[in-house]
Amino acid sequence: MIRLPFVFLFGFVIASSVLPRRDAVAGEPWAADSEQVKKLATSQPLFLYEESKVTEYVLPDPLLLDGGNRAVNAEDWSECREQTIEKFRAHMYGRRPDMEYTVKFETLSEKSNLFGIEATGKSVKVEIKSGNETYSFPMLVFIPKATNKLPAIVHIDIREFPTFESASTKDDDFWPVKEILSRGYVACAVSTIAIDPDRADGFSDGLRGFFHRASGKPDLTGPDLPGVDAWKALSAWGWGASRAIDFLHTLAEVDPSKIAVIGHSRGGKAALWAAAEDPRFAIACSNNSGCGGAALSRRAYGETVARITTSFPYWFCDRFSSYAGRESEIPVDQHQLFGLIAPRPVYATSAGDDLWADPRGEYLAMVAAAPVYKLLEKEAITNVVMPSLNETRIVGQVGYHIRPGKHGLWRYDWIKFIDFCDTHFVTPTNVPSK
Ligand code: GTR
Repeated sequence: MIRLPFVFLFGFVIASSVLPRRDAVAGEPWAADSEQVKKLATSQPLFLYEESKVTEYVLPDPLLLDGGNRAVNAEDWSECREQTIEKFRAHMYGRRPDMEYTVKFETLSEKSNLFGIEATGKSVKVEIKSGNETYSFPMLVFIPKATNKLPAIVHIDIREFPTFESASTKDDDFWPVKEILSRGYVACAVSTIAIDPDRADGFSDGLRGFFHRASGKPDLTGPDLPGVDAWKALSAWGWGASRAIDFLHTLAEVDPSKIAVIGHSRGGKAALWAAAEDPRFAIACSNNSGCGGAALSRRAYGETVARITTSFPYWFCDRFSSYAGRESEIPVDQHQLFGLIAPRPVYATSAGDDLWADPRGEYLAMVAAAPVYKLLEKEAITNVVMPSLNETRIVGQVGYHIRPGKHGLWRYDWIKFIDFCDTHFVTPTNVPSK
C-alpha cells in the first residue's frame, strides 16, 4: 500500500522525464550498506554518501529541443540527438579534431590453435597517418573457430596492456578471452594508455598530441590543448576503440553489424562516449563507470565533478571543470548519454560496495533514458526501484545488474554482459560451433 503513491508518482515523473530526489524506499531490494555509509560519511566528510542528503534535482528533459519544443517522432529525435551530442562535446568530453587521416593495420604476429578450442589470435599495429605525422598503438584480436559470421566485443582496457603471449595463454578475469571466444564472440582489446597516456602531462606523447602536430598549428606553450571544448583523453580512448571497428570490418569472420564495446571505470566512461560518437557500435556496456560515465552528475553522490576534474583534469574538456559544485547547471546529464546510444541496446553494471561510483545514480540514469527508447518504439527499464544484488534486470534494449563487492571488472560482469549481447546478437546462424 505504501509503495503505491511512489509507483504512481514516479510513473508520472518518468513520463515527463523529470526525476527529483528521492530517498531510498524502506525495504527496497538494494540500498547502500548502512555501516559502510556511516564509515564513509565519517572518513570522507567532503563527499556525500547518505541518500537522504542528496539535494533536490531536476534532470534535463532528454526529448527537449532547443527552442522549447519536445521531440515527438524519430525525425525530431535526430535533431534533438544532434543538439544533445553537441552539448556533451561542448561541455563535457570535448570536440574531436575534424582532420583527415588514414589508418593502416599491420598484423605483427599470429597464433593458431589457442585455448584448446582452435581459436586464432592476432597482434595488430594500428597506424594512423595525418599530415606528415604518424602515430601507432597496439590491438589484440582473438577469433574463435566458426563457419558463420561472428559478433565481436571491443574492450577498452585501462590496465597495463597484456602482451600477446599472456593474453593468448592466461585465464584473466579482467579480460576473459577464452570465455568470450567459447561464447562465440571475437574478442578484441585496445589500450587506453597506448592510445593517449592516462596522465596529466601525457598530451604530447599521445594521439591528441599527434593530431595537434599534424594540424600544423603552432607548438603548444602549455601541457595540453587550449580551448574549453578541446577533446581530452576519454574521447581519444573512444576514438581509438572506433579504429578497432575499422579493423573488425576487414575480417571476413566478423559480422560488422554486431560489434559491442565494453569498458571498466574510466574505460566505461570512454565506452559510453565511444558508442555515442560512433553509431557502428551496436551495443555498449559500462562497468562501474560512475561519475562522468553512467552516474547522474546532479546527485553529486560519491565522486563529484569538482573532484574528478581536479584528480583527472585531462579526461574531460576544460569547460566541464567550471561545473564543479554547480552540477544543476550542466546543460546535460548522464541519462542523455544513454539517450544518445538509443535505440541501440545498452548495459550498465554497479558494484554494491562501490559507493564512490554511485550505484543508484548509475541505475537512475538508465531509467531516465527510457523516454528516448519509448519515442524510438523500443522497450527499456522504467522501474525506479533498483534490483537486488545479483539480480539481472533486462527490459528490451536496456540491461543492468548490481553485484556484491568492490569496484572492479569481474568474470561475473563479463558473463552477464555476454548474456545480454546474446539476447540481441545471437541468431540461429551464429550459435558457436562446438
Ligand atoms: C577512480 C576515479 C573514477 C574511476 C576509477 C577508475 O579513481 O575516481 O572516476 O574512473 O578511478 O578508472 O579506476
